[in-house]
Amino acid sequence: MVRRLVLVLGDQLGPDLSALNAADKARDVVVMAEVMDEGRYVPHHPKKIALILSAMRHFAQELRADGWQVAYTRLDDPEATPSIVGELIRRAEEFGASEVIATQPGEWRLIAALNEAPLSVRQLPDVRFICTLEEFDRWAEGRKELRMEYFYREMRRKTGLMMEGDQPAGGKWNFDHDNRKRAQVDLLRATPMRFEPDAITQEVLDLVEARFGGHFGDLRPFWFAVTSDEARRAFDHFVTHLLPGFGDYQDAMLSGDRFVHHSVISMYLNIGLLDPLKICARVDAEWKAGRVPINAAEGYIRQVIGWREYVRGIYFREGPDYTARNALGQTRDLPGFYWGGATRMNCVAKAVDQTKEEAYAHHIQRLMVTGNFALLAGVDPAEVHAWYLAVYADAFEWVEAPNVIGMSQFADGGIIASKPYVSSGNYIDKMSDYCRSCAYSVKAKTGDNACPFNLLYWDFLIRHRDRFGRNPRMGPVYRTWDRMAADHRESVLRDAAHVLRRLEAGAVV
Ligand code: DLZ
Ligand code: SF4
Repeated sequence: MVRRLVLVLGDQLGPDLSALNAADKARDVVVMAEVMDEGRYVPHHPKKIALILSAMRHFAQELRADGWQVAYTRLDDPEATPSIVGELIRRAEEFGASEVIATQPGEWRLIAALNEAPLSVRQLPDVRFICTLEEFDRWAEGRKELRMEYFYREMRRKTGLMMEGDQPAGGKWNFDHDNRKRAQVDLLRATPMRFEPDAITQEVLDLVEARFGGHFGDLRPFWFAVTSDEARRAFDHFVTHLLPGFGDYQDAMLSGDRFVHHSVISMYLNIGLLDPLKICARVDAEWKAGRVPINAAEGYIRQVIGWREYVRGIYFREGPDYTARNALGQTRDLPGFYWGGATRMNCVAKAVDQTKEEAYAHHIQRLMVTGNFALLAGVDPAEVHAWYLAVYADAFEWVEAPNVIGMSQFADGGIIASKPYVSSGNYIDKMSDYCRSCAYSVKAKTGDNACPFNLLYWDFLIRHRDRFGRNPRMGPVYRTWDRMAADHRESVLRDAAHVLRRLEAGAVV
């Protein structure tokens, strides 16, 4: 019988993969390939590359132990070609195969590359999600607005998670209102579980250092889980120690505590080491056992079965041009401080430093600090998108692009967000301790000392008044502006223009 190739990509590292399920262990060959092109089409953070390559090597071992034949290409194999398609062609010749079974990749770029390959590639649906793409389209069809909240309720009904019959547990679908507490540094608070690199990971670290050492981001210390067993332990640790406070402190940011109550398992989930339904079932069980408050359990489950599935549906529904959208026509270059250059804004410096060291920042740091600043400053959303895709260990385009292009930058014109997520420094001050040690004053509304978020907030709203002035949810902020004294408004816009000129000139802001 003719052999077929079974492609397993670096973010498809779970046993319940459609390509593996459709293959025949006795005759087909699994192809896994470490390739330069996947590491450099955006300059991925070295820690992210190391996570993926090490997890790939460990997964290949597990597949072999399970009886699969695996043709594995290491980055330093002298025969290696630089691309996934190049490796498929090479392996097809080696094994006399002409047919490839794949699970559809999470990025249009790679879907197109597989479609255009001079081989017959069958791309099967990715079944590691709760909602199929067809089901999402059925839900979306004919709706004027695709709001996450309504989609989420469908997913609750479908999974039965936190349901009492056909009603939501606790009488409410969403407890987000309770999830906005400020946090204090607590030296006794647990931190995410860390793992010592084994021999396989050590070898990968040396290789990544040699090949991608020039990319933004610290490779060491490397502590991520690289197997599903380790990832499950990391999740257990979160459930026991941190989940109870997850809800309350979900939006809090602290200089001295990078992770607060977050689980830091999104990178494991997104490369296939954890199963979304299983982790949610566990959270549901913890709540039922009375060990976790309802706002924590509901908030966590909503991120996984609601938000995560919803953004994937949007990515595939909107099509390959989604990442090029720029509804607000913003064109500024991404400032150098996103890549570690100097900035006097403490919140941005803290978020970027942490990103550099950990390849991780939590959702409010991403949305309300780095994302908010880029939007206020008028940065080209394509540049913002490429940055997030590169620097975060959990960022794959299906999940990253809707979060950045849609939610954070409003570049899709309001498919995901009903209004732009912008705020002045006041929100950051409320939710963090960053402003206390900032060179700028969050209280100052004008002048050299004024927090740039305060200035650019108004500048953004005035720049885009034609678009947002009639949005009923934004009416009150425009009325606030209109009530301000004319000379104050003039000073705000003049000082904002000064900040923007400094950004353009590459001066330290
Ligand atoms: C992100 C990434 C990197 C850095 N390296 C590889 C690799 O060497 N081999 C591989 O199969 N996958 C890698 N990936 C993940 C792919 O980029 C990912 O599968 C696509 O972007 C689709 O989500
Ligand atoms: Fe950020 Fe402004 Fe606060 Fe400084 S004062 S930390 S720039 S929000």
